[in-house]
Amino acid sequence: MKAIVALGANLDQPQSALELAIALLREATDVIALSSFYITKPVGGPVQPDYVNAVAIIESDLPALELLHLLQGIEKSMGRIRVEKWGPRVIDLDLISYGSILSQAEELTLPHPRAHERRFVLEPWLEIDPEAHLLTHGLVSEILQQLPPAK
Ligand code: A4P
Ligand code: MG
Repeated sequence: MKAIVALGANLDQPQSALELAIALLREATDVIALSSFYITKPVGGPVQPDYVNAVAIIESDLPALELLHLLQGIEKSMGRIRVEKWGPRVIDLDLISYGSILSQAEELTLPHPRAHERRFVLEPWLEIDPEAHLLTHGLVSEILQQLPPAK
């Protein structure tokens, strides 16, 4: 099944952090597409450095929770410490969608509950899939047109 994974980092060397996370992802799964790296202004949280964001499309047979745990394992191995919600981070790997799975569980909500309002997820995703479609929200190209312009 195809999974959309959003990557973000804004501490230390965010570009290297993304590169390492992608290398680790490639060891564990089949990465079939990777967007460019986007430098983005932080959304929410405290005053913090700009982010580097990207989106990968991967192919996986893992059950959804196992895929989430794999992403969390990569975060952990890269030294991510959870301090403050929406605060700065060495690496953040979010599962945006996985096949056609719908889930409202707190541990894993699919599609990701904030993906539809985030340019830093939708723009890189659209770059690697012009037909990208977010379950329950529609075409990514159309969602982006309705979002307020980036600050
Ligand atoms: N969880 C539930 N659903 C999912 C999912 N689909 N993917 C649970 C990943 N995790 C999911 O996440 C908190 C809990 O969400 C986990 O225990 C998991 O079981 P977290 O990564 O521990 O905490 P967090 O990242 O601080 O919170 P959250 O809600 O994931 O934050 P966001 O929404 O990811 O926002 N601005 C820019 N420009 N670029 C960014 O990348 N990122 C954030 C973080 C804020 N502002 C940003 C960026
Ligand atoms: Mg997260």
